[in-house]
Amino acid sequence: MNFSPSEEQVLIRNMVREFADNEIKPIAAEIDKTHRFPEETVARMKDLSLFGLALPEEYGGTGVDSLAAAIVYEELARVDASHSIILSVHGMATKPIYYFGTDEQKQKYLPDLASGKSIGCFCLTEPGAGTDAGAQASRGVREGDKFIINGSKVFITNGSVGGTYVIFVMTQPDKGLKGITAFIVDRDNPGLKIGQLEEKMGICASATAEVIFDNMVVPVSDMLGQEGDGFKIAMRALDAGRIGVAAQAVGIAQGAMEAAVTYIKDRKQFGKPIAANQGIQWMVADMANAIEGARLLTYQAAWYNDTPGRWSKYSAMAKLTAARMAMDVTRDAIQLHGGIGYTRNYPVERFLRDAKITEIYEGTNEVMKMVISGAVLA
Ligand code: COS
Repeated sequence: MNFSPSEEQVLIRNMVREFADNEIKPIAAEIDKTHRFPEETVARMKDLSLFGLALPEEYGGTGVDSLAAAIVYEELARVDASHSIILSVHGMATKPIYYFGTDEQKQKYLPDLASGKSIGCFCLTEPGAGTDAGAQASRGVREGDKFIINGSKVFITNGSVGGTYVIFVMTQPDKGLKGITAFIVDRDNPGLKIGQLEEKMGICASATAEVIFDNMVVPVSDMLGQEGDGFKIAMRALDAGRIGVAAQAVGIAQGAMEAAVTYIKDRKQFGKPIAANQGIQWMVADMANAIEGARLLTYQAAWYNDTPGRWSKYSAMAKLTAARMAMDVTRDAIQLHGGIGYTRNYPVERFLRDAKITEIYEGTNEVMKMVISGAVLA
């Protein structure tokens, strides 16, 4: 067992940290306040080849391992969680095409996803299919060599800015979970429409939209995997995606702790910096300890993700631990700031709002417990 990061992982961390500090930090408060999708920094993430993280070089990607990808999501979230989720959901849409796509599909879709020319979306959730992801109401009916698809998806990250949509639809309702099928759909398909944009509590700069399928015609050649494989494709993508959310939670907490440390060293009460009080020091110790524990679980899950087998339990453990930890750390980071931490003058209230979603999306804390207990009791 080796806990040292590779030279490549160190280089990537340094590059993304510099980018996030220099280019994202100056706009982070503004894009949060205005709910603006940050086109300019997303373009820079394309320049830095971050959209190709999940893919090998033959498709124009960078071919780094899952741990390096987790480090990228962590470093982005340390400054702004919206950037982190924009990129990790792009990866969650991209990877299934790489794993389950035909050669033709890979040639057709992956190069544009790797360059970021096309942003990926993962369309699973519906109004009636959240935790019960198998309860898909969207329907696909086969007519010869095409499917006619109707239905709608909600809370789709990148939904209004996407180029390539990996969608999950019920094509054989009598087969239950084994009747769900995945498809790849281009943004320019006339049957794909963008509905309402959500106004959210946190991750405000990420575009979260409803995606509607209105008599959408999709050729059988754009079916991903075999008919009926959709649920397993979605679950496998979520196993990987949850590591991205765990990394996001670790980054948010790290950013919040750093902000708090800067503040408590500077803030004086009773004639000395408040950091000189042991009660404050113990809070900092608890924060640092909790962050490091969640980081280790997250890196472990990322490591497992590149090995054969099914590692759902480890990604669920990482996400559950990191998400809860991020809530605790961001709440304490505000506490350490006192009243000013509750205002928008400092970033910690944004970190708290951004942390909350890590307990919900890509599977709630409760779903993580279902996955963990299911594996332990199997
Ligand atoms: N990888 C591969 N296969 C998986 C899998 C995974 N991670 N998880 C489940 N499967 C398979 C099972 O092996 C089973 O296959 P068989 O019938 O061949 O044995 C099948 O899928 C059904 O599994 P299960 O019975 O566990 O499904 P459930 O309907 O009980 O669902 C939960 C389980 C709740 C864990 C699942 O629906 C889930 O993760 N829900 C949350 C969805 C989510 O995260 N939504 C967030 C929005 S997406 S951004």
